[in-house]
Amino acid sequence: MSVLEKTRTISLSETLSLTVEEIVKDYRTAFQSRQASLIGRKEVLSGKAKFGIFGDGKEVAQLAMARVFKPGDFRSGYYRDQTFMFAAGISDIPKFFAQLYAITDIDLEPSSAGRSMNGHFSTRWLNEKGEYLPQTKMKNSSADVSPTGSQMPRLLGLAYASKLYRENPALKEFTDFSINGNEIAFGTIGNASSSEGMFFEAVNAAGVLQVPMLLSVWDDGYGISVPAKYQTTKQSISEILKGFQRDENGEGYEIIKVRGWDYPALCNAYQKAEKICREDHVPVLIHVEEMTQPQGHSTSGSHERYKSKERLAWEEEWDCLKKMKEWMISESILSESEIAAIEAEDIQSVRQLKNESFKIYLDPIKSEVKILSDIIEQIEAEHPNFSEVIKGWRSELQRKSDPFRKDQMVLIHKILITVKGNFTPGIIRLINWKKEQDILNYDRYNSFLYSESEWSAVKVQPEPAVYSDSSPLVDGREVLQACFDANLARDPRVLAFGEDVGHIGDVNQAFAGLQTKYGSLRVTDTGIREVTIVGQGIGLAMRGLRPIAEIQYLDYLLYALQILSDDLSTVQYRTKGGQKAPLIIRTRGHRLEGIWHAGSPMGHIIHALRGMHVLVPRNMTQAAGFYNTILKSDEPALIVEVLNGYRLKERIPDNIGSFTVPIGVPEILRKGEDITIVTYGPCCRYALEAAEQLAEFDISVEIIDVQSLLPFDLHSSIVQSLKKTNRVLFLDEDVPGGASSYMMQQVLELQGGYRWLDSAPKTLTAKENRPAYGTDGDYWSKPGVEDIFRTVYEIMQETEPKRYPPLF
Ligand SMILES: Cc1ncc(C[n+]2csc(CCOP(=O)(O)OP(=O)(O)O)c2C)c(N)n1
Repeated sequence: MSVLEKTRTISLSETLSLTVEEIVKDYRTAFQSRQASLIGRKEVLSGKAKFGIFGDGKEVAQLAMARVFKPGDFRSGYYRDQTFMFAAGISDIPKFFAQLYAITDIDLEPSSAGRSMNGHFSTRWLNEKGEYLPQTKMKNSSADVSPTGSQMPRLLGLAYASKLYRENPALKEFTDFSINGNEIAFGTIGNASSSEGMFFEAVNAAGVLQVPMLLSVWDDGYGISVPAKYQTTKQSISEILKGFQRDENGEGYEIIKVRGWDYPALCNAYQKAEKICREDHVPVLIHVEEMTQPQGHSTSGSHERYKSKERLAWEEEWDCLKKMKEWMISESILSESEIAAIEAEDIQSVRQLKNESFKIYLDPIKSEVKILSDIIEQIEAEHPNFSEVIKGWRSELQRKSDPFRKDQMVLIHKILITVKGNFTPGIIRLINWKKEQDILNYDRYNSFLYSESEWSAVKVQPEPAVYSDSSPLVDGREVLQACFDANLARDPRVLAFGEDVGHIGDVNQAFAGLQTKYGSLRVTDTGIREVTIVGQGIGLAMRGLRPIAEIQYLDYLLYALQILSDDLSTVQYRTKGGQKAPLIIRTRGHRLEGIWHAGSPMGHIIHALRGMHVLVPRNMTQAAGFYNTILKSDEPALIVEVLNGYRLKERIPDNIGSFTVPIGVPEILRKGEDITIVTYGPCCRYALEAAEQLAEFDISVEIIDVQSLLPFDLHSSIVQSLKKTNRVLFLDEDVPGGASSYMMQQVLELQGGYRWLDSAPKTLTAKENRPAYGTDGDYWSKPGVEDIFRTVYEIMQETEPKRYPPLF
């Protein structure tokens, strides 16, 4: 193509012209992407990769989206977006194959370092120290997750951040994160996934908030095998969302419909959408219809099983690459033969990149096999009785064309159990080599569940609460209010939002007066929408802000538990430290009264939220200290306040805005000699009362407040108590076998507490049923002072029946 020809412009509309060079580049990106999909599927079917899900049939719309995606913008999308990633220049074919083969090097596979299956995209916005890189200079993609629709809550937050950066003057200086809120958050979702509740919740919230969210629905008429008629009313998401269309008051969405094979129309649609979204902060929905899926949903099946012949023929006819090619020919951009020549070149280059990627994946493993084989040969010489059999296993490993690291470990295990502890020099070499590999593999597959930066929450400098004669005695809620006030004053990036948080300052008034003082962008009411309250926080935290997202009651956290579990608590892990979201979830729970106002489902919360910190302060002072600690860290946490503690009197520490309560450090609330009660939250008070009664029977109870369930007793302090008392009771308000059993496992198994016990360890918990309403309902649902007394007394009685005669 001559220089003149390259710069020739093609008019796509009155406001949009592209050069021939730009259009051809787009086509080649899409074509190469298609090739990658075709080859990718073959790699899976031939066993070289495990699973494949690709973006074929969705290419052309993604070219148009990439055209308007600027540095500073964010994507929150799903597994179909490979062409967008390539066209935007934030991924490429080698990275695509690196993820397909699960290469664990972050430079080669920056999305997840081999942790996520293919099609799960992200960019890295932290440096090696865990510090933010300037997001406004990069094109950013938040890390994808697999549950369909789960990109939506986070998308809302990413878009809302632009609104805050634009409207809050105090944030103007944070130019690494935003330039006047000009950044768009781009969302993508499949048509079928728009059936998910969180899709509608996020769409509504973005309309209410009027945020720059540009949401594309890739509509290929199916969700795996299930057609649109089972997914969407009227089979059209843009049709049913018509009520969201902007009206003369300017509120609502701009809704655009466009066909997925029509390149000029797509480019125009995205150009229009970008302008409205970026300049006016109006959310835009682009419904991209008539997309196809040439290879079917994924490598787990073939679409011939569920698509009719007619549909398959239609998909072939309306394939977006075919149509773009036809359009290029009709516009005399390239001739058919020129296109064919380019395609032949691209097929070659993609194939070559694939081969190189596989080699890069395999070479290090093959080198390890060589080293291991050398060690094993030494072992064969040292163990003549087993040399034949070991040699056989070694040759088998060496013969494998595509060995896994797992194969090496399986073989090492077989050798070790064969030689049965005969530690010859070769065996010692083998064990040492395995130890080295264990360290490397830990780093590959287990690191970064929590922050590994210097701002890790466990590294926050302790600062004890300081009191003086003038420290006021107030209602507990006022301690929190003073803490939030100090933090809002200290850092303009701190903000709080949730149901009833703004105008009335939350249902228990810990934010009372703070909206008046700091404005409604800092202390904000939201709709009743727990999933997107959390998502809003995730997106804000990703973009450098310090949100405190409130879930009104612990019982309603369950609505958001999925997004906390799948998204927030995996951010660091699924990017191997490439992204973070230091979001605080504030809630209140445990003991009140009633089936949905007294729950304490800590067991299922802590098991779902590995990757976050879960803190259970017994009073508001401890809670305030935890808020301060987490705000000094770069990690997410859930802080569960005690629901019936807001009116209990506490003193405000003089250093209310800075003192910290260290996480993972239990506190001894009462010293004792005979039995240890391990508990947390409101149960602390009941345990203390029971201990008073037990003291009258000469039973000396030590009470430990765990305070922090994740992490749990980092310094193994509880076992020290067991060494002294030799008896233990784990107490909480969760169901039997819930968090009490977790505490038991931590203390007896991990801390080796079982060695010190003279009596069977016990748990005392709430009943299995949800807590019933009213004083009596509570009494027969949750453990109280009498239950604690009786349980402790019985434990003591078992070993010394004479000293402790029957009472009950
Ligand atoms: C919550 C959840 N449910 C089910 C699945 C399994 N699943 C993966 S993709 C998919 C279909 C999605 O269809 P659509 O949103 O139209 O996107 P497409 O794959 O067609 O682009 C389903 C059901 C999942 N990943 N997550």
